[in-house]
Formats: sequence, C-alpha cells, structure tokens
Amino acid sequence: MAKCMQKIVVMGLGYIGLPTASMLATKGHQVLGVDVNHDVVTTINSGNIHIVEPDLDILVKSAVNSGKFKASITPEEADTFIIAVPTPFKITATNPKAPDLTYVEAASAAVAPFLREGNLIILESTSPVGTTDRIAEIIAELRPDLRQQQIYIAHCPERVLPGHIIRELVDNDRIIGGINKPSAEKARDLYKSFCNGNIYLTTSKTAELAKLVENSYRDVNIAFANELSIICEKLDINVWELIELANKHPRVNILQPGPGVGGHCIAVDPWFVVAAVPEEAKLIRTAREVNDSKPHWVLDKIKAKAARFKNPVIGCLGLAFKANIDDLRESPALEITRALAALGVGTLMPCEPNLNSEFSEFPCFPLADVLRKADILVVLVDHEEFRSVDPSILKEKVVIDTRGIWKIM
Ligand code: SAJ
Repeated sequence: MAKCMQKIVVMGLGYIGLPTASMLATKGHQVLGVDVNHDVVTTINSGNIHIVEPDLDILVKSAVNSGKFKASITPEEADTFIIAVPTPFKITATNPKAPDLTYVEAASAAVAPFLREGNLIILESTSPVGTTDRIAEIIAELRPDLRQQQIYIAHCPERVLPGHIIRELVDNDRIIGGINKPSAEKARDLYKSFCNGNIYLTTSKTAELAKLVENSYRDVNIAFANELSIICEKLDINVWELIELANKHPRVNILQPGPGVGGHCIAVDPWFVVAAVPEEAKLIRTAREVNDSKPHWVLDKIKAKAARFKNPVIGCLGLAFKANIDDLRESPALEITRALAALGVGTLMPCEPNLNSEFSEFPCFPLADVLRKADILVVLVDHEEFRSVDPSILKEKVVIDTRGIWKIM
C-alpha cells in the first residue's frame, strides 16, 4: 500500500456510507464496508447497489472490481473507522422528537474491540451537539486499556444532496471538528485524498451544530415559502407569480412552496436543535410546525375540490419526497396519498415514474392513463415527466398544483 493509503472501515452502507466507501476505494484505500443487513452486503459484494442514486452503480462496481472494496457484516482492524449510520428521532415521555443515538452508539461499540493505538474514528452521521464526545466516552468505557490521547475522534458531517451525491462528495467544502486539534488534522489528511473542496477545521461541537444549522436554515426558508402559499390562497393571489416577482429584488431569494418537507434530513435535523434548546429555538420549531402542517392543508384542499364530484378519479402525480428520485422517506406526497386512501376520498390513481415494481402499497398508473381518466389532478412532486404535460389536457381538469410546475393557483 502507498504511504498515504489506509485501511478504512465504513460502518453503515446507506446513502452516505456506500458512496463514501466506494469513493475512498477508487482513490486507492483498502475499504471494508460494514452493514447489519445481509442482503445489502451480498448485493454490494456482487458489484450491485440497493439504492437509487445517479452514477453510484458505476462507482461501486469499479470499487468492487478493483479488489479495494468489499462488504461484511462485521468490522476488522483498520487505520480509520467512519461511522455513517442513521440518526432518526424517537418518542420519549418528555419529547416526541428526541434524537435517537442507538445506531451511533451501536456502531461505536462494534468498532471498539478492533481499535489500536493511533486509530482515527470519524462520525459522518448528522448528530446532536455532544455526540462526538459521547463516542469518546463509549470508547473510553469499552477500552480502558487505550489512553484517551491514543485514539483520534472527529466529526465530519455529510453535506451531499440526494440526486447529486457523487459530484457533491468530491466538490463540496467540508467542515471537520475534532475532539482535539490532532484529531481534526488527521481526518483532514484522509478527506484530502478525495475531496476537491476546501476543508475547514473546528471543534466537534461546532461541526455538529453547523450541520444542523445548514438544514434548519433551509427548513426555515421553505417554511417561509409554504406560509406565503397559504397567505396567497386567502388573498386570491398567484403565489408562483408573487415569488418570481419578489425574487427580482437583488437581495431576495424566496424558495418554492410545496406539499410539505420530506426526506430523512431537513424534516428531522432541526428537531435536534429544538431538543437541545427548546426555549431558545423558537423560529426553528415554528418552521418545522409550518412545514409539517402543509400536507394537512393540501389534503383539506383536495377534499374540498373532491366534494364537488360524485366519486371523482384523483390523479396523484408523484409519491417521492422530491423531484426525480425514488426516495419515499418522510415524503409529504406519500402522506397525502395515504390519507386520501384512508379517508376513501375518490378513486385514486397514483403515478410515480421513479418507483420500480417492488412498490406494492398502491397500484401506480402510467402518466398517460392518469391524464386521460382523472377528474382532479394533484401535482405532489415536480418530476421532469410531469413538466412536459400538454397544457390543453389540463383545461378539462380540476388541477391542484402544489409544486407550481404549471403555475396554476
Ligand atoms: N423543498 C421545497 N421547496 C424548496 C426546496 C425544497 O419544498 O424550494 C422540499 C423538497 O421537495 C423536499 C425537502 O424540501 O421535500 C428537502 O429537499 P432538499 O432538496 O432541500 O434537501 P435534501 O433533504 O434532499 O438534502 C438536504 C441538503 N441540505 C441543504 O441543502 C442545506 C443536503 O445538502 C444535505 O446533505 C442533506 O439534506 C442531508 O443529508 O442532511
């Protein structure tokens, strides 16, 4: 192995761990990816992938074929351990949105027996403030034989946008926060082997909060757009035109309203800030509440339109949490479609061009059939396929365009 090349174990082979592991392998590191799911391990070892992300299949195949990347359900000894596991929230007696660190704690405990003096642990998972210190505590408890200065620990929060992960993994600037300066510096040396962006060093707590704040910032701005759409409906003003015009101001850049905020990041991470400082994080909490309430507002609107028909056919355009991906996590489009089905509102014709045949919760229909048969068309996701619909078809329909692709109120 060349001098700067390392043996790296990546814990968690999901949307972040898999691209990171295969990227490191294609740069010459020897990488072992670890996942608790046997099927995921088998799929990856055969050079295939279990998630949809542009160009990830090519990267993984090339990493596996090079012999530098393999997957397993158990870790091994290594130079560096990267933790990229989920950090969801959980319901507790005092907080229905409390951060759930179970997976980070389990991954830390799983690597502990394999640690040697001089090893580096990097937490990539988006985490509440103090989580990196918690990893240091777990390691100290499980490996009292290692003095604390002998293990380097840093937080390098992932920042990649689903749909553009491979490009952003290489090009984005990174923040690295260490439990001490040598930890941050050691992590920087590794990230330099594949990251073209600038790398900024800080403390682990600052890095943790920076990541949470990035997603909270976006959430607050989307909440502003969503609130505007509700205000405009009351005032009988076209919100799409309003935002386009307001954005002509050199210092105004309003985001787009939608049916709500989905995905595993922006709908979750701001709650970690609220959980830590509930009294102070007023705006962040309110933004979450505004965005979480938007699917109910859309649902009421659909119900009101449907009430004008006798058993209308309702075309639900899109189920994913955002455009041009297949990811259904926390999807407001799915939430709305589920609620319509549960309430028995009309006859539903969902259409999701990005889902494969494994999706069985609803029958999905081809777009042409939905456009022909639907009395009411609800745009829930701004997928490319929907943008090119012939506007003359829409004249005969009741249209609820939550994404503004046809700029209809
Ligand atoms: N959305 C709107 N209006 C907009 C923009 C987005 O309604 O103008 C909605 C989307 O439809 C979707 C949700 O917000 O339901 C989130 O989508 P997104 O594209 O804003 O973000 P994610 O969740 O795909 O990825 C975010 C990114 N964070 C920021 O842009 C600050 C990404 O860089 C992070 O790495 C990712 O979260 C993460 O993993 O934390």
